[in-house]
Amino acid sequence: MGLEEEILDSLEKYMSTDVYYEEGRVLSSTCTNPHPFALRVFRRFQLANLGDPGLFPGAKLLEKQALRIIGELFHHPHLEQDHQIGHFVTGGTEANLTALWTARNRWLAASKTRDRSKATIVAAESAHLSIEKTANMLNVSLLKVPVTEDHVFDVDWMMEHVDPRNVVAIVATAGTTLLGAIDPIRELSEYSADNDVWLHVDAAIGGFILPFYPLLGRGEVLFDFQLEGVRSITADVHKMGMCPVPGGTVVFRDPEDLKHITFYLPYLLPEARVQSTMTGTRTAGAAIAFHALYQLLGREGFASTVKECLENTNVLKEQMIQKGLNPVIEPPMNILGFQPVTENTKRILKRLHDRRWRISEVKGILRFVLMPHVKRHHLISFLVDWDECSD
Ligand code: 0PR
Repeated sequence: MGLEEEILDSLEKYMSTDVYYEEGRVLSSTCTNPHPFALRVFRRFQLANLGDPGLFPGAKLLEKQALRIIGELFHHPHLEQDHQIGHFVTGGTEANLTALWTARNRWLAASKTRDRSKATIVAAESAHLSIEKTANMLNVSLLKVPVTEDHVFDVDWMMEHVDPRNVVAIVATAGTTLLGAIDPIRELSEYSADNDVWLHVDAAIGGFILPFYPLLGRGEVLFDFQLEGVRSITADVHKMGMCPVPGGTVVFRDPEDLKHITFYLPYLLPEARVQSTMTGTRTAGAAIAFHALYQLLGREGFASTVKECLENTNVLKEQMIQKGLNPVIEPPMNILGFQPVTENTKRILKRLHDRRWRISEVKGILRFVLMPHVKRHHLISFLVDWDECSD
């Protein structure tokens, strides 16, 4: 065996402890196996660097077009202009950071007399951890708003406790990490528009689910730029966008807002001298993969994947109810939370883990995420295993 083979072999040994999506046993992750065509395109173009459009103008143009596809899905109001409406970034964390960094700088620029020590980001307790990290990095306070009994942002509580003058941004989530709950974005939008407050929507999960609901005969869920207070949206292509990691996006209602995070690098080729992203060097792989995948599948293709995930969610929900577990909320998308998690449930989970099933249990809630890699036959073997692992 040559040295390269030997090294590869030793790496395989480490990697064999990992559980891959295609086994169908990962029920805990909002990521999934990328679509084979997206993977093929990603591999072909992953070396193109979006951080240097002087060298890679083709990749930059494809990124811009891919963002415009997303803009269409999210009813962006100014697509007739030839703007770059946002960025492809590494994932939801960087997308949220980019949006809130922009909002913070705009807030600071809006009035020199503002008391910087009072700058606050407002988000529900159910918001993703990346919001807390962002507030920490931006050195602004984070006001955590309680959730209602439906597990969504309590708007009334916020109105009683917040002075809008100090609010850098409000964060609403369209598909919370734990339950897939959708915050009352319409009400938050009204408040934001009335008070000139930035509303950011974290649709890292829901961004490639909710736009397809009307095609599936489900009622439209308003979460995007149709709501006038919404200024920025995060949506991850490495989640339901079915592209390889790393792939997140952030899009802005008014791309002019990006001036608040624009920096200049005098030493690069002229096209690359302006940057409004946190990272410089970064792969164009996911942007081009998403561009290609959307051409291949279209709205209908994405919708049919969403449909399959939602049907599987429903099947699992009904079966788990029969096993004595109760859904915490009626699932608005492909995430299911159950209670109660008894000692008995914990024993079952441990045994299922030994059979390579990956399921998360958070804050007393048993959580399942039904991503495209989970097929109906996987669910059937899961239910058989559950019964076998029960006393
Ligand atoms: N916003 C929301 C609503 C999210 O759920 C997540 C990630 C993010 C932002 C951050 O996205 P990135 O992880 O892309 O930066 N939610 C997943 C979670 O915390 C992340 C994840 C994905 C964890 C796959 C594990 C895993 O196997 O569950």
